Amino acid sequence: MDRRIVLVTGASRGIGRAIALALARADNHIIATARSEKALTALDDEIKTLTGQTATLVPLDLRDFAAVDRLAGALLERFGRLDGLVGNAGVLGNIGPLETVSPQSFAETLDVNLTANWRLIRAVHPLLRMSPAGRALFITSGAAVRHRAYWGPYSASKAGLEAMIGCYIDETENVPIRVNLYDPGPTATDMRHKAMPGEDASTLPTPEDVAGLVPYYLSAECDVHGARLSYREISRRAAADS
Ligand code: NJP
Repeated sequence: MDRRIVLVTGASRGIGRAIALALARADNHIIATARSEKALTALDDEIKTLTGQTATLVPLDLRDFAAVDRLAGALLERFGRLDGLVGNAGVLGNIGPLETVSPQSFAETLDVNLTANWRLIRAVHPLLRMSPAGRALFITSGAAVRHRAYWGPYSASKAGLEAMIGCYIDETENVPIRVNLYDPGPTATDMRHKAMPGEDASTLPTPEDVAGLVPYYLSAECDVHGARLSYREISRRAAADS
């Protein structure tokens, strides 16, 4: 496979789906994962229409950590390397006072937003090392650094993600893998609607808006490493420069 091979988690809808489409348009081969097989098939159809290429679809629950290991084994067998990883899948979990959060929701939020990204790194780091220019981008949130009432599990999961990826950035300093965090900011998706049901979604950036920057950070040409990229900041700077 001459094209770069990029794994996108949470590719069934929202930001992950838009990232998968943007990466496919930029001539990457997409490995798309999420639980919804139907939505992944629809994504594959759209990629075929846009590019004439097919994607590799891997329906899986990221809480099934053994399945993440099996995915890495299958990628090794089929492609022999991985050029890019986009750790995008996430859940909001319960929004409300900490004493009302259910133990199940707290565990799921930490599992999907934090632990699954560690399991992905653990499973695919050797494959990223087999690429001449491995790239990894993890989707974070302002909630990682702004700790507001009622966002406890989600904030803790994203703060943990940023801490863990900070360590991974340090660990990959001297190898050809480049690793960054990306904060899309409020974006019109199902997750945002669940968090802010009264908000007018037409006032927010779309998933396509925030996905537009991603192909560059997954490309071999990009040597940015250790950045916490923010869509809002980048857009603000672009507007000021124009
Ligand atoms: O979320 P949503 P967004 N196993 O709910 C997948 C961050 N962010 O696009 O399994 C596997 O539309 C789910 O697939 P499915 C946010 O924290 C957002 O808004 O089929 N996959 C779906 O594809 C997150 O990290 C905003 O249900 C699982 C995807 O995850 C990322 O952006 C602001 C899974 C979620 O799609 C994408 O969020 C911000 C599991 N167990 C950061 N559970 C914002 N939208 O405003 C979920 O700063 N998925």
